Amino acid sequence: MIPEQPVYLEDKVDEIRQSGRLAYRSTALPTWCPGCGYYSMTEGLVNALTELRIKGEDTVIVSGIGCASRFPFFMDTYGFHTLHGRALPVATGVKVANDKLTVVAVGGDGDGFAIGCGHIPHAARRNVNITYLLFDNGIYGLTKGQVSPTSATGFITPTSPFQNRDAPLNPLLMLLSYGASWVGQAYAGWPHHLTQLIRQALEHPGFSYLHVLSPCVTFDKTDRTYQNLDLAVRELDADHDSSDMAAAMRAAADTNTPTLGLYYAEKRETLGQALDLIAARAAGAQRIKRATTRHRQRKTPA
Ligand SMILES: Cc1ncc(C[n+]2csc(CCOP(=O)(O)OP(=O)(O)O)c2C)c(N)n1
Ligand code: SF4
Ligand SMILES: [Mg+2]
Repeated sequence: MIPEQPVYLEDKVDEIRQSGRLAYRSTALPTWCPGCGYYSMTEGLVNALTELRIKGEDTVIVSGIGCASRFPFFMDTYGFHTLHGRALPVATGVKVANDKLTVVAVGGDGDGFAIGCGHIPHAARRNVNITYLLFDNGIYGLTKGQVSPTSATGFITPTSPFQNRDAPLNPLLMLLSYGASWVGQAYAGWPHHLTQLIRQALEHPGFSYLHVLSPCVTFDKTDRTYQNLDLAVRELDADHDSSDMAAAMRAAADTNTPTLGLYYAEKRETLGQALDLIAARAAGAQRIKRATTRHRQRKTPA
C-alpha cells in the first residue's frame, strides 16, 4: 500500500528516538549474524530499562567472552568486557563498590557453565543484588560451533563429530539448588514475554537469574533452531506458585518441555544489606573499644 504522505527516514529515526528505544543503544552496530537470538535480548533489555526509567549512566553491563559477551559494546551504558567466565565476580565487585547502580551480567552457556561455572553458586548464595542474563544457544558460537555444557546428547559438532556423548547440564535446577533468589526462563522467539521477565528480574531485590533459550542460526541448523524451539516451549502452568521451591524444581526437571516464566522468587537479605550491617557492627565495636580504653585510662592512677 502506498502511504498518502511520503515517509522520510529522518522523521522515522526521530520517531524511534522519541519513543526512547534508541536511548540505550551505542553507536556500534551489533555484529551478530542476522537472525541471531541475541538481538531479542538487546531489544528486551532496552525496553525493560525504558519501562523502569533506569538511566544508562546508572547501569553497568558486565560480560565475559563469546558472542553473547559482546553485548556491552552495543549499549550506551557503562560496560565491562572481562575475561572468559569472569563476569560474575567483576559484577559483584561493581555492585559492592556502588550499591546504587543497576548491574547486569550477561554471557553465554560456555562462558557461564564451562569456564565460569565456579562463580555461579557463590553469586547466588550471597544474594548479590544483580541480574544475570544467560544466553543459552547450546553451543560455542564465537569459536565456530563447538559442543557446550548445555548441548544435547547426540549433537554433532566439530568437537563431537561422532555425536556428543554427554548429557547437558540443567542450569535451572543448578541455580535453584545454589540458592538464587529469583530464577526464570525466557525464549528469544517470544520477545514481549522476554522483556517482561527481564523487567521482573531487574526489579527483584537480590540475585536474579534469567535463562534465555536462543538459537545460533549460523552453527546450529539441526537442534536449537527457532522451528524446534517454537514447537517445544510453553508457558509455566498458570497456577504455578513461584514461592514453592519443590514446584520450581519439578518444572525445571522436566527438560522435554522447556517451560517459560518465573520459576521461583524469594526475598531475603542481599549481600549489600549484609555488608552495611557488618560495617555498622564494626563501627559500633570500634566505638565501644575506644570508650572502654578512655574509661580504663581515667580509672588508672597516674
Ligand atoms: C581462557 C579462554 N579459553 C578459551 C577461549 C576461547 N573461547 C572464546 S569464546 C568461547 C566459548 C563461548 O561460548 P558461549 O559462552 O556459549 O558464547 P556464544 O559465543 O555461544 O555466545 C571460547 C571457548 C578464550 N577466549 N579464553
Ligand atoms: S555465531 Fe551464532 S551466536 Fe554468534 S552471532 Fe552468529 S548466530 Fe549468534
Ligand atoms: Mg553459547
